[in-house]
Amino acid sequence: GYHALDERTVLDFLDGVPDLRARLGGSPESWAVQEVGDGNLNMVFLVDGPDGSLCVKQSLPYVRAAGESWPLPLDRAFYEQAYYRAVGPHVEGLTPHFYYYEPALYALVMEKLSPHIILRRGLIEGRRYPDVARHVGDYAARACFATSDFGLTIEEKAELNATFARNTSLIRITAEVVFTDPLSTSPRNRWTSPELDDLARTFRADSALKATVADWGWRFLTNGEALIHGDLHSGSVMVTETDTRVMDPEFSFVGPIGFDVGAFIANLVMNFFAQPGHASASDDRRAQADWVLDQVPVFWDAFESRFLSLLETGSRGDVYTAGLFTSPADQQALATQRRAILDKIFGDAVAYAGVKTIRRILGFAHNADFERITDHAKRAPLETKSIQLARRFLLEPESFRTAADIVAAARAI
Ligand code: SR1
Ligand code: MG
Repeated sequence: GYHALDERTVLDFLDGVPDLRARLGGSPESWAVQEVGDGNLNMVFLVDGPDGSLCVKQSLPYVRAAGESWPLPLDRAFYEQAYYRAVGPHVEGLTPHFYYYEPALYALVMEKLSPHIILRRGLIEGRRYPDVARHVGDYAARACFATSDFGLTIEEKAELNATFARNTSLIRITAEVVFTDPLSTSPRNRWTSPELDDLARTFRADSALKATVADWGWRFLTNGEALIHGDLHSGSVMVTETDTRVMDPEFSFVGPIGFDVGAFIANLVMNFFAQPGHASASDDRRAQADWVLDQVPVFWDAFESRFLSLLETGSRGDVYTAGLFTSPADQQALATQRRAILDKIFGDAVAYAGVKTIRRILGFAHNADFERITDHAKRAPLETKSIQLARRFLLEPESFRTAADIVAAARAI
């Protein structure tokens, strides 16, 4: 039966699985354990033995960041491991190694990543990761392509859809805390800069903005293009200077590809705006901010080039089938259509980036990029710049046709 693990019982669990015990080596008395979960939902244990290390992630029956007053079904761990199984073979080296799933405990056991840190933390500390944007762009393209109608047959896609459509508790969380709460008077909303009171009121009274966000919420639920990660922010990526791993796919379901792409763009742009708040006497952060923003086109270009090349060489599904396109004119029309597919994903990503930014500033779950700026008088103007650009992403889509347009607009604010 299910019980929430603690630093003692997690060792009993690992000791009871021969393969995991062998990975750690020795016996439980020689294992060191630490609970390190700092996300909104789960418990995370890191365990070190004489021969190796493991990471155990377990669902709690409630939202950890809110406590037992916000109950949440345990099954998110099932969808997380199902995503790793579905996507892992297509993104070799870009996720943690997945070792074991214990259904009774809703617990996954994975590789402990070391010396990796969370990308968001690294960016806040002023560090640079030369390959991360390219790696995550490549990851999103490979993962989404392989699980889309381009990469799967009708039957395979239906199977995927049948499994992940049941991830309803986390799909509901996104529908509520991302698309609904932030522009309403939900008691779950909070903002930590009192200077934002007027802005929150103005946003709640902005009919065009609310209708647009609601429409993107509808598209989020109905545009089943691929198995998406569902929460691809900079806290879902662990890095070293040279290595990148995408983790935490518990929000995965068959949805719009632009939701993943937009999430990563939004988090780069928010970190760009937050950089001056992390400046010190010896480190004004202007160069770091520029570097972070420049990762937006690096990320998009990597996504686009990989997705286009997979469209050209990796299609095995039941859409745009090769037999349809035989003449040079057909090939020309096909190339135009492929361009339109990428433009559609980019347009979606810009809008979802807008939605994901607004929720991080006015909604329940905030991000450390802004929250670590302790002086709210310093923080509020940076949050305001970020959320004003987010509003433009949603209401002026014609101004954002390329990643360079995003960079230029962010710099101009
Ligand atoms: C109630 S959970 C809020 C957020 O935490 C996760 O990181 C997701 O972003 C979710 O929306
Ligand atoms: Mg997460």
